[in-house]
Amino acid sequence: MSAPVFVPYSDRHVPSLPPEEAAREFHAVLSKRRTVRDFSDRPVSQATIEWLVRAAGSAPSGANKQPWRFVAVRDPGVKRRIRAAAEAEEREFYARRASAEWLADLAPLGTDASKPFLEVAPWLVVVFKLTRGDDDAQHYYVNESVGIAVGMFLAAAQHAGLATLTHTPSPMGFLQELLGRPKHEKPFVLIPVGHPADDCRVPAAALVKKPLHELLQIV
Ligand code: IYR
Repeated sequence: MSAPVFVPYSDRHVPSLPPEEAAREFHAVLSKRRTVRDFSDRPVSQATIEWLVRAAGSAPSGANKQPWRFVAVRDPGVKRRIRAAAEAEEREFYARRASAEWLADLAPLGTDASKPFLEVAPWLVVVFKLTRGDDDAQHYYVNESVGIAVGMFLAAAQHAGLATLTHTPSPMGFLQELLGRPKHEKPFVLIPVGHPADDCRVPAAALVKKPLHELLQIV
């Protein structure tokens, strides 16, 4: 084991506003995010997706193992196959797998087994978690790490004025097969990325967020 090397933390982000104002402004940006299911087919550049993935890849992770892989799909044929497989799973989910309570919880969101956004959105970013390294190295806190990276991806997309949806067709095993990923890569979430459709509508129920006093306890 070699001795750790430390370097000065000199390239810090220094906002032009004091922390409270900067935090308020960032909240204003994030609070306008909506999960979108009506996408436009308006293109988004590959470079944009690359910046979003770089932002996600800057996330902290267990022992800095960075246990994620992002597969960005733009090929219409691959999107068509993903849609077909996802809709097959979703038909099963809505008809048989979901409990009555689950279906009741989803009712205000108006979701169903039809997933046109999987073909319409210009990009489908499929996030895989790495249960082990490509070199078979041990990985730690994988779900937590990938969850943080996905949150940063969503925030970066929102900052860029792009819409996202965290889609988790269940089960998601077909993504591993369809995208030819190795066994140590497990599908974590599928994120359509693009611009909202001009006539995009979002469920009113999803606008209701818990008030701060339910989120925060100061001790
Ligand atoms: N995967 C299904 C069902 C679904 C489940 C939850 I939890 C949601 O928050 C939304 C949908 C679907 O995508 O329709």
